[in-house]
Amino acid sequence: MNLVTPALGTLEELPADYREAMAARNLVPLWPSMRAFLPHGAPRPQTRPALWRYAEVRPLLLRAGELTPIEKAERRVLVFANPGHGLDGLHCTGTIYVGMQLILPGETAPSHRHTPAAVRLVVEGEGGFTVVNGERLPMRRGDLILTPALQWHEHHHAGTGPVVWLDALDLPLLVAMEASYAVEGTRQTARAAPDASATRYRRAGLVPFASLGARPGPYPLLRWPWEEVRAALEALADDTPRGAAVHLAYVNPETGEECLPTLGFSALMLRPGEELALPRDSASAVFHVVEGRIQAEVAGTGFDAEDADVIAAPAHAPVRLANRSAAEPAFLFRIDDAPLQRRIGIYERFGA
Ligand code: 1HN
Repeated sequence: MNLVTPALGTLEELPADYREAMAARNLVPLWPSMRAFLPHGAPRPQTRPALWRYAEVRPLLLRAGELTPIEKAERRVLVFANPGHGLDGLHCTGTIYVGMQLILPGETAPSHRHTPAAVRLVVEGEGGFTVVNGERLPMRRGDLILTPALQWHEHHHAGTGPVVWLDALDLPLLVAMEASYAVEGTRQTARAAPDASATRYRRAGLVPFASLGARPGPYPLLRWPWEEVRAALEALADDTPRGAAVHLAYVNPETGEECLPTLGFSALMLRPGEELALPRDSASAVFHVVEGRIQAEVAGTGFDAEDADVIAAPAHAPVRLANRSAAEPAFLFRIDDAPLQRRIGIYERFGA
């Protein structure tokens, strides 16, 4: 069947007195803007494919360390502003906020909690740690650390040299919901025990016996050490044909579901020289190179990326990835908004 879609009427076609009478009563006609709000066939994301090079970000972030004391920043962050959204909106994609945060030896980023959920992916430095609800979470390169919605969190640095991590938040969503706010707190007392990744949830497939049949707490595990994730990817690669994705999702060990209700996290390994077309889906995504040199093509735009670089991919964009090294593997961390899309029933995966 051939659907005929007539062009819709414009605002200019309407008599000036009618437009003025509507505007005076806070009324607007829908039809002139209907297509902009509800485009046919596919969304028209404002988000553009974009790359941030760590080699360019790092010196500017270190300079922030000289220019702005932590007390004046609370969180010393440079935000990755997607050019399609302008510099003020703090969007990396329509739903995902990303920035890089610097903490210097001896500094503290004070305790607070807020409605946006956050995660950290550690980029460089030794001796940093985050305290989430009294649990002390060491920050080592490549570690994923959750600070879910409304959980108390503060950052410290007990080592030498700069510590840098990637922050990802669902902030644009909470702002759109007009639900974004924070509460300040006092310094938490951290338990001396190792975090749950070393104790209660030491290994996939094993959970504390008493948790069986009990209603699980929402966030049993807050830290995924990179050395475990990397080893799991390498083991999976040994049993995955070349050209098939070596791709692991971070999940809640009690429920098997995504770790946060809004954002999803996963890690990819590309073997030396390997090329991969990711299944196109309706989610927007951000890729962070944990290790290696990759070539990415996002909706037709090509990027060469290496250690700690970040790439934004709009919703519905096809993404192709290739490892540029013939000798070394490459590892990528992916953030997407698929969990929220699944919860509201709009997540789609297209073709193969
Ligand atoms: C925040 O609380 C942190 O706790 C980092 O480290 C980045 C960006 C926007 C709003 C809150 C943090 C943030 C943030």
